[in-house]
Amino acid sequence: MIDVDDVLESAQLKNEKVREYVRYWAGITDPDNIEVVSGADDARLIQESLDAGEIAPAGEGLYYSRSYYKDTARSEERTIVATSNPADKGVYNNWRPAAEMKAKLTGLMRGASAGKTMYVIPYLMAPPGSPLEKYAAGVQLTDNRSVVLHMIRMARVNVEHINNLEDPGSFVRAVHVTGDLENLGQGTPEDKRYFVTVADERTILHFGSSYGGNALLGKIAHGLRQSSYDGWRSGVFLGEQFMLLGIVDKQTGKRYHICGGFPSASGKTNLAMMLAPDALGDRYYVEFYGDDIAWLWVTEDGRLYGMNPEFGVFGVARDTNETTNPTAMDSIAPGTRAIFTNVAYNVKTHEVWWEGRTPEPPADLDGWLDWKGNPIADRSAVEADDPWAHPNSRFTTTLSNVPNVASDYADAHGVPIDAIIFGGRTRDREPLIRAITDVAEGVYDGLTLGAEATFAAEGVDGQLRYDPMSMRPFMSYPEGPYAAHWLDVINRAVERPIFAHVNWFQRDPEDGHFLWPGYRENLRALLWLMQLKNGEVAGVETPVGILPAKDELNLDGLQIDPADLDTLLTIDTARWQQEMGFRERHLAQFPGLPEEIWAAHRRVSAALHD
Ligand code: GTP
Ligand code: SPV
Ligand code: MN
Repeated sequence: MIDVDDVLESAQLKNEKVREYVRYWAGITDPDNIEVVSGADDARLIQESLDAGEIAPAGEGLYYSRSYYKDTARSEERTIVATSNPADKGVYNNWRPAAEMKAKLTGLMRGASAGKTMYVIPYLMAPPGSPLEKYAAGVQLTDNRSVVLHMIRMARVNVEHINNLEDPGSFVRAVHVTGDLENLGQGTPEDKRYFVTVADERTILHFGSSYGGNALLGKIAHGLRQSSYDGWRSGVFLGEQFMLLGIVDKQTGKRYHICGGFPSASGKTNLAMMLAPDALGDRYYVEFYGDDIAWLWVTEDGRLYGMNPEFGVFGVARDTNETTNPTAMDSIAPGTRAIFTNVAYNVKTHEVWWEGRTPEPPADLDGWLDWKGNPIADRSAVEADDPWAHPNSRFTTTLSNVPNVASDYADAHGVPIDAIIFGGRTRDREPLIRAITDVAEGVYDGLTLGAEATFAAEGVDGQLRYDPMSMRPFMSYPEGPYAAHWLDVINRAVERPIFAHVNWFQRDPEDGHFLWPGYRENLRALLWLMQLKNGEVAGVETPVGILPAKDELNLDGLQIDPADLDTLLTIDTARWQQEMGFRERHLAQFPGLPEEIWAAHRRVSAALHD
């Protein structure tokens, strides 16, 4: 028998409510050992994981990890939001009764950590001192050391974050049990995995994975699902799957902050980390704040503020290279202590590789294993073209490793938000950028974000679907109240942000090439948006927003086919009229949608038919 109190006492864990929680769950999961961790334990835990063969060296101060081959992405089907109030059921939150889910998960977790160590991870999803700090404290329990290594990179981990809570019981209880990954029936009718957020009890119970959003509970279970629920219930803030960046105009000294939602694997990390194109680099500088989550609130002086609650980046590896994202490459350079997951690995040279890292895979196959751990050299003819890395393979690194991280990224006050943008992978219809000045129309635009789904979730890749505000997989309460809460928070701001819809993914219908070069060049669209907000350009009014006039977009140093540019800056009215019918059906699913949203929909529809 472990003396839980002894362990917690010697780890300086003083909060009696936390102790009670650890004792309770240790009694259920029945681990052999308990260990309280903090960020300072990283070097020791890395060494233990290397010694145990759970991770492998990938260069100086770099590490490689592989998850079970049926456990490589979020499972949307197995993810549930539970509460005790049936009125919390929405279209996307997969609502179930709290009592039923707690009983189910307790059953699955009972005795399931036997023979293992239970790590106690006290964390904070906010910079210390943040006005939203009271929603940010949590304690994850996990029986998986790799999960600990990832959590240390993705969240601020230290007992001091939970020892002196104003309300000692106000931490999120986040219990993770890995389960027997080889016998969980992933993706079959007998699937045993359950990823449950009991939102009205601020309790997260995840069973049956050691991967990403299924297992790093501070990140999206707390940082998005729980936080958006808390933000709504308190009326205080929004918790969204948003990137957050700053643009510095060195000529005028002005600074802008833009946040925005793009569905999973649709460009948030790339956008937030971008460097200005070379031709614009003398004047503009882009600062990185966050790539996946932003919490937004309005201060007493009436400004919308935003902050990134995370401490690190869990970024898509595919197509990350010196050209597409040089800052990401720097953030995973030797010495950064980055961890690569499910990429290809060379057991002899300790190199890693993924599709798009270089145009061609390494020519010498000696030592190379694919993401499942199978030697590439032994592949049969049918397997020859299989990807080396899993499409959702990722790198994990801390924010401070990103070379263009903003100097004030950890500032407790957050930053004032000038613009909110939405975008996704849309192969037609959506122009490069359309600006929206009306708040209800901006919120309406977010709610009708339609895009191709990606490999970041199991089994949905390529499907066209609506993904409101890019929150579909993370929605915790019904869509009607969600829209109302959005309007309420944004309208509280005296100085309103401008909205915009962007699309870097429009394609040529004939040969499929991307019409817009994307990546660093995306800054050009954002600069136009800031000029529009400042009244320096007028743009062209269309039924779906204001588009840049062709001569307003700064194209210095950019080669682009004039015909492609024409398509990027025009509206296909017939295609949009058809879209309005789809939107009508999409919105009709949501009871209680505010009248302002329907009014915005009718205004856009009417304008398209004029
Ligand atoms: P999550 O972490 O899953 O929430 O995703 P994310 O939105 O941060 O996605 P990320 O920025 O990692 O982008 C994923 C994929 O989109 C990568 O394969 C990128 O190479 C590709 N991508 C990003 N920006 C662009 C762009 O401007 N143009 C094109 N064509 N592809 C892009
Ligand atoms: C996403 O899927 O949107 C991610 C990665 O950002 S995960 O943390 O796995 O959710
Ligand atoms: Mn994400």
